Amino acid sequence: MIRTIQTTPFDGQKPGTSGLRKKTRVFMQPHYLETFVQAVFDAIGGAEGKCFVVGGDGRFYNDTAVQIILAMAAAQGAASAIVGQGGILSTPAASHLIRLNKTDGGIILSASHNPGGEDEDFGIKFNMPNGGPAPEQVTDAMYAATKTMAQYTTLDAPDVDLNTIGTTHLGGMLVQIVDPVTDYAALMETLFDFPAIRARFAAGFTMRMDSMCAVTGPYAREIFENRLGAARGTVTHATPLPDFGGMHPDPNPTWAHELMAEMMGPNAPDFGAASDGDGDRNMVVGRGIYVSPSDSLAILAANAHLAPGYAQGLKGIARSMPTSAAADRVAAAMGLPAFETPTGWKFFGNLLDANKCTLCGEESFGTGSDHVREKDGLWAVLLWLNILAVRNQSVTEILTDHWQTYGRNYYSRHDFEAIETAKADQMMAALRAKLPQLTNTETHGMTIARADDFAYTDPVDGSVSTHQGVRILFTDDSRIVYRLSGTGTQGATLRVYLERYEPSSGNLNLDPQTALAPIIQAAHDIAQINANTGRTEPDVIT
Ligand code: VG1
Ligand code: CO
Repeated sequence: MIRTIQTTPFDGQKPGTSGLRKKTRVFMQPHYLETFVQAVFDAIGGAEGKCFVVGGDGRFYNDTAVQIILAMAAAQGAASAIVGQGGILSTPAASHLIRLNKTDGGIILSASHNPGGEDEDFGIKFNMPNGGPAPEQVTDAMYAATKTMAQYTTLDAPDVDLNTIGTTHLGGMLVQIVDPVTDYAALMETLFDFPAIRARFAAGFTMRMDSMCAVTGPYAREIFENRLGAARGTVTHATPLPDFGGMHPDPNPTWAHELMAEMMGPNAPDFGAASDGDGDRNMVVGRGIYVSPSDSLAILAANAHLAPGYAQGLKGIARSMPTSAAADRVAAAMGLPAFETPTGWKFFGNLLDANKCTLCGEESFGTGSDHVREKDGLWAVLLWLNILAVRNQSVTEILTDHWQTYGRNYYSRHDFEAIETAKADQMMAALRAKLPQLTNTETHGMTIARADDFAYTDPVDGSVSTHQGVRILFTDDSRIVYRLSGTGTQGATLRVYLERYEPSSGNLNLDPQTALAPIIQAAHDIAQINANTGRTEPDVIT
């Protein structure tokens, strides 16, 4: 039976960098999730006759949310839904299913790298028929719809059995429960030289993949252990758990400390990797050496042609503005166009759809290509494996060779978490106000060439996005970027991005924090971080 439920709008249902993210208990309030789902359907012109992919990273409330979405879609006339078994789909696998089945989009449940559980975080986002996150015009329309929401419709029906693969009906809607891994793994086999990688594993190559009790466990086991022949136990924390086993599934040196300890220890495997809650992020580590995400993007771009899926070369390389310019140097050397977009994967979609670029990346452990319209953690790990197999060199050798060819963009991000929102806003406002006076001034022996607030004009559709981060650009190409996170659920997080270029003739082996020391001091002085926030040290350094 279709029921219409009266409701009143909730405050603050504004999607951020990647969908709507809140504390799980906020989502568990009566009508909260329903209001947002209704706003999604309203913003895309209704669900009538459409087909959607539905799934999430398995965190607490994932299964309930899937049932709520299916009931609403069925009540509103959706033709069909493709759902990952158990309600599970990694973000890149969901993106692939949307494209493979030419659906009208998908709803992905995840708060990505944020912890999960009843007292932690939950999230939801809508991806378009191209498989990519909804662009700003669409998320703005969703937000507008939430502000006047008075009712939604849903179906009174028993829950769908999400665990049994096959086809069932919910009201008039066809529901297909699919294995979350199969189609994704098949796509990976078309892109990479599986026989070459398998041969390396057979010859004794060792790897550790930390899935952090999040969604990639089943994908990683199938691909690395079953299809590529990596030793059993290569994948650790391989079972997705509703609270990620208490882990913080953010693949960076701070949160993936178990992997880091092993990779820096005496019996380290040849290669290490980790992925995040929803499987779109990756961290890669060599034996005794950490690869920064910005360097990883540049190295993947320089070597992608070694993988069958990219043997014809790249169309272009795109990076988010705060990501280091290491990839730009590769683009320049290869005569490829380079693009600089605001933070968040949604800005890459138009470039990929228009065939302007093939590889995209962000400093926040995100890399991907035109095979889907999301960043893709396991894809990046596989491309690394393919490159390692073909070059038959260690991660250290490949990284060193890269810096000797292109120079090194020393890079670090400092995060100051859970700052009082008013204080963070005040700090950013004061910083923006003084930008015009900064040009040509000196600080810590460096001269500021330009200071601005990054704005982006999409080269495909001409849409403009402003206030995408404050940039302090120095005459020697060093850089400080300040922005506030759009994915947090508690107070504000200030991200300070720091970069300095060292040519190949210089010292390529400094600790980044040492190499960046004067820039770090300048970053504190210019924004008056301590005076504004009371903080002297960042909570997380990547
Ligand atoms: C962060 C990262 C950004 C990334 C986004 C989503 O956003 O900085 O690069 O695209 O998370 O990643 P913010 O606004 O907090 O800086 V994930 O793995 O949620 O999908
Ligand atoms: Co993620």
